[in-house]
Amino acid sequence: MRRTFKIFRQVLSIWIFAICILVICPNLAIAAPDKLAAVDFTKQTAIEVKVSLSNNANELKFFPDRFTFESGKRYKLLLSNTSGMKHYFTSKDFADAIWTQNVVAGNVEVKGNIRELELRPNTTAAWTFIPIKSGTYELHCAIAGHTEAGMRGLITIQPSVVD
Ligand SMILES: [Cu+2]
Repeated sequence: MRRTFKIFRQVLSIWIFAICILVICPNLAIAAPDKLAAVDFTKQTAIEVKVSLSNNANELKFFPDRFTFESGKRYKLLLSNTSGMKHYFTSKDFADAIWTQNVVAGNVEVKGNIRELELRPNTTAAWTFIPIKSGTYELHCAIAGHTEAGMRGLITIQPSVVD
C-alpha cells in the first residue's frame, strides 16, 4: 500500500513538473503544422534577371556585370548572346552556392547541377535557381582571352532577411 502511494506520488510530481514547464515556456508547445507546410521555396514566383553575354558590337563584356541575389528567393536568369561568337557564363563557386531547379534552352529542360553555360551566337537560355550560401563570387567567360579583355563580373548572394 505504501509502495503504491509512493509510485502515485512520483507520477503526480512528474505531471506537475510538465505542466509547470508548459505554463512557463509556452513556446515549447509544438508549432502549428499548417504554418510549416506553407513554406516551399521551389514554388515562389521567380524573379527574372536578364544578362547579355557580349552584344551586337561583339564587346567582350557581360551586360550587366554585377548581380545581387538574396538567399532563399527563386530567380530565373535569362541569358542571351546576340554576338557573332560563342561565350561562357562561368562562375563555379556561385554554382556551388545555389540550388539549380532547371536550365531551359530551346526545347530542352536540363535538371540537376549546372557548373557553367556555353551560349552559341544568337541563343538564349533560362537558368532557374535558388541561392543558398551568401558570399561574393567571380564570374567570367572561359574562352581564351575573353576574361582578360573584360568579360568578367561579380555575383553577390546576400543572406536572406528573416521577418
Ligand atoms: Cu566570351
